[in-house]
Amino acid sequence: MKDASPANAPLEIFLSDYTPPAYLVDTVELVFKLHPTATRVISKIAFRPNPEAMDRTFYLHGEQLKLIWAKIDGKDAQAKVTDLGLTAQAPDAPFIFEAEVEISPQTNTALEGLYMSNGMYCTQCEAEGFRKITYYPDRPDVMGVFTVTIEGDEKVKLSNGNDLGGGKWHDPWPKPAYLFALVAGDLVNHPDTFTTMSGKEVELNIWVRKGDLNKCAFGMDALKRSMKWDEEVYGREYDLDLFNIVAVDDFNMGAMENKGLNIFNSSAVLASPETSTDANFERIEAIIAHEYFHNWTGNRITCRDWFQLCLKEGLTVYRDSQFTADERSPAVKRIEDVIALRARQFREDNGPLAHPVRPESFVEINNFYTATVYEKGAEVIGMLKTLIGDEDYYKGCDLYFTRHDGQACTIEDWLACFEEVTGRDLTQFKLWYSQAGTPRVGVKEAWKDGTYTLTFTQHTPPTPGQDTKDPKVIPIAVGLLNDAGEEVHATRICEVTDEVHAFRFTGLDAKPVPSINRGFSAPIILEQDQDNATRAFLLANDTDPFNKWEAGRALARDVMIRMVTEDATPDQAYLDALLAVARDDTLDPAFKALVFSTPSADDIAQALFDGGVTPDPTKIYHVTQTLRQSVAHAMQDTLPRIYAEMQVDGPFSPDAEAAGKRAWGNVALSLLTRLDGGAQARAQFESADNMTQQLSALGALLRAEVGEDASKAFYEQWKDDRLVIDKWFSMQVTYAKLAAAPATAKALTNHPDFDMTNPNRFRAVFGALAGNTAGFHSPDGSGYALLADWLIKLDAKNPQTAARMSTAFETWKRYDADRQGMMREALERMKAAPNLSGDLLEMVTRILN
Ligand code: 0A1
Ligand code: ZN
Repeated sequence: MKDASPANAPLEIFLSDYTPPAYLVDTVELVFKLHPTATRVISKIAFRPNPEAMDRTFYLHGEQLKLIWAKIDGKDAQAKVTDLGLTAQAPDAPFIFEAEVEISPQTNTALEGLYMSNGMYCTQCEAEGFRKITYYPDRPDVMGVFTVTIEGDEKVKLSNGNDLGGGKWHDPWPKPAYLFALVAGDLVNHPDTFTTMSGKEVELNIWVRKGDLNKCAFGMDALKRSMKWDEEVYGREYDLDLFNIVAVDDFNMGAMENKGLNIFNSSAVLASPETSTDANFERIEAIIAHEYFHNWTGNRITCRDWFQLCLKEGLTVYRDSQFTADERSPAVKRIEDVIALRARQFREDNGPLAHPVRPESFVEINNFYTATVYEKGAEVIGMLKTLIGDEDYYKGCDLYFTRHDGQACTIEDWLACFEEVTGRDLTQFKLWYSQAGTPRVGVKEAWKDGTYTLTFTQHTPPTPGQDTKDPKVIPIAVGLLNDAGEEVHATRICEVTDEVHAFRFTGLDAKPVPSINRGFSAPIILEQDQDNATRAFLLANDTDPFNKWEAGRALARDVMIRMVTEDATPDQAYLDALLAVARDDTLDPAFKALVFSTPSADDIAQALFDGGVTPDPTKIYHVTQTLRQSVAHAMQDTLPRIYAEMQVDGPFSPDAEAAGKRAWGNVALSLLTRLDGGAQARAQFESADNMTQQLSALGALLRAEVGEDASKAFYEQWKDDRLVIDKWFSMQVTYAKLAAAPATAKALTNHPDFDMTNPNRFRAVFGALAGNTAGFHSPDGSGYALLADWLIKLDAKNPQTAARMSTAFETWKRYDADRQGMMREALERMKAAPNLSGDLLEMVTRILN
């Protein structure tokens, strides 16, 4: 463990090496004397020996700290200090440790620990940032009651818990250091209140810079809805008198659930109709809910060690997706989640960075805030609920909340609650936590004498460090339809537990059409022989909205793959099926928009690779354009009507229904732009009174390469709004054609508004480059070289964000020898860069292996 001793701290940390902390903490008193380059932190910590410890080494983590003095029980601690921490002789009885350290928030560009963002002090302590604030046992299983005093001229000074006045705060709930937070600056608040189910009034605030006060109302409303939902669905009540949210411009992630003081990337909380798209509103609502839900799943019950990260993250993502489904449309949310899961988690699970939902070792924990831990972690919770049923699921959760309140727990603790409630052995289910890789599930059908049999086979390909896998328990929801499209069998959960596992459906009049893995009940790759006629049938008839969409997606994928591999022309059956969807007035517009979104270039590249074909991103680009052009032509008589019908009158509302109409209307607009040279899009761009309409129009114009004037006008209109200008940067790279993408990204880095130290701005340019598959993979290698150059530059300032963005290279082995060679070269160049951070080094090393 990192905790053993700094001198021989191994690089790689293993779950199996966990040992309990030597000392536990009762109380922590911190005084901050704020100064941009010389903040003093004075700490007084009450320690006591841990009866469960295996040794008595007194070791505190501490990095980039200048120690002024340290005392144990009032006497010089005679501390030995290294780059990673401090050791001292400590009594085998309770004692008080005190210290004063100096830190420099202004020069902290890593945005971890105490740092400054636009003149405001703020903190980010998860996972191991507290050790950059003061010496402390910075591990989640050490929990203390914090009292904090903030001294400085700042108008607003905030920390966790309850406000004692005069910059003094007290948090009555014991917490690990990663949930500590401090904010100080010239802030204003958007206040409100919430009355909990037991009648307690909670003061709520969203703190922002003055100019952003008009962007808080939606976030506040989302917070109140989240608080109510958690009471109604999980019976969880808020537990302090105050709940603060702060918006910060420079932040590595979306947001952070610090107890009573959530800190948000301003992009994840600030919203207004003029500046935020419908997608932004939905994301903000989900992140507010996510952070709020952590109060129980994460804060009241936390993780014993960072290997258990999915305990809080998988569960909290699952809870926030339930919330969004309830607040909006369950079908649309499920489809959106699966699109995202395939794009990020399947991609990760099928490449060199694949790791279990609960990893067994890591070098840098910040590199494990991944789609696997978060999104696959949430899928695992969803499967558990499917397997045991809703009632036992909520009973198990209740047991977990009562039994483990105030503790730092493991996945074993979590699963034991469900074993106890159900009497079911979850040993095989637990493999979902320990085995990496996406299971491939094959299915064959047989029909005889009124009995229909589905035989499933399962296989999970090798992943780094795991050559062979045991069969998992896979809950596959199956429905059966007759030729008329009617359900002939209630949806049944087939629990596939063996490598080969058959299920019989009896008493049928005729051979049915199966609808398999309804609702995407398991995160698998389903390999079924399904012809396009069956897909079109299911797209038209399936009563399960997810599989209805999935059938359309499979059809589109097949059409695109044949266009790539056989130079086929766009399939008429596909175009007819789309037309039928467009004309079906019973369907939700948001659903139609999703049916019309074709698989991404990255999806097609992976599908080709899986089928033994080396993908050519340039060709995929052309195929995508040809297909969309054909869709536009096939729909030309219908598009103006759809467009007109989807215009939403009256004041803007971000609700799901209005957003769905805009989404479908903008699909029509983007297709129309392929036919009318941009006339309609230009009109919409000019008349738009909200960002969804304005940005959709701009996108359509840029794609048609007629958006230059609109883009200039957009910049002039929004140049004072950082979040909108992020969109402006990103749009240009997203819609740059082929090799123009790297060149555009490069030119944008010279723009006066480009600021590499702001993660949102950096991602706006380089995230968009990585997401522009044909551009990033330009045959001349300019995309790779540019990204490598900038990741090396960014790494020197912000290793965490640089490391996260290096995943752009994780698919390198899919491509042809030339591209592979150039990507390898880019990766090797990063690896060899002088003073590379451990974060980025771990990532490039894993990607190269
Ligand atoms: N726990 C937060 C995400 C988060 C993780 C790490 C961070 O810095 C390294 C910041 C935020 C969440 O799940 O929302
Ligand atoms: Zn989280």
